[in-house]
Amino acid sequence: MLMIPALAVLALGAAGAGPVNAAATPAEGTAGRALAVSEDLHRCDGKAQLNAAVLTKSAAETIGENGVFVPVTDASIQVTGPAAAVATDQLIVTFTGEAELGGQPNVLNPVVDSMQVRILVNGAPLPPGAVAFTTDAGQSDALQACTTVSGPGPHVVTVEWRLFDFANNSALTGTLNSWELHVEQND
Ligand SMILES: [Ca+2]
Ligand SMILES: [Ca+2]
Ligand SMILES: [Ca+2]
Repeated sequence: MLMIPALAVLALGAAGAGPVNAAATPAEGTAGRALAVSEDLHRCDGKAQLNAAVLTKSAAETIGENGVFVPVTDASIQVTGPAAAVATDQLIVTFTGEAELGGQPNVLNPVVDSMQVRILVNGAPLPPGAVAFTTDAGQSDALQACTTVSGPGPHVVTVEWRLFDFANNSALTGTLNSWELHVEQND
């Protein structure tokens, strides 16, 4: 006779306790790694903030179709990681900028050419890898990435870009200006 009420109490007790890990301190992330192939999910947890570095540049830079990714000039921030070689820090990186893509045959058509941007740490692209930063005639865009770094470093955050000419039928130019690179370093 008491079976059903007892189960109900147990169920209520479990619900009242909340999610098992809700109050747990986030675990320090595993060591950062290069992005070898596209991945759907990338877990990147951190703890308390240690440092926030921000670099802003207003001057415009223009590139053509280089065929490969090239550095965004001056977009580089160096951070010092944890003293112990086995310890890690989390880096959350945001890059924003006003971007224009010129040279598309007709921007009123569905756009297929793109300016692609990626964030790197110590030369390795971070998830989510290169993204289409813009496809058209000018607006502020943003890209964010996260990783963990091991040891004191120095660890260098950089940004690269290239122009992707879909169907190889355009003569593209890309311009970036008023960009900001933000590196948040967390324990
Ligand atoms: Ca094209
Ligand atoms: Ca072309
Ligand atoms: Ca740490």
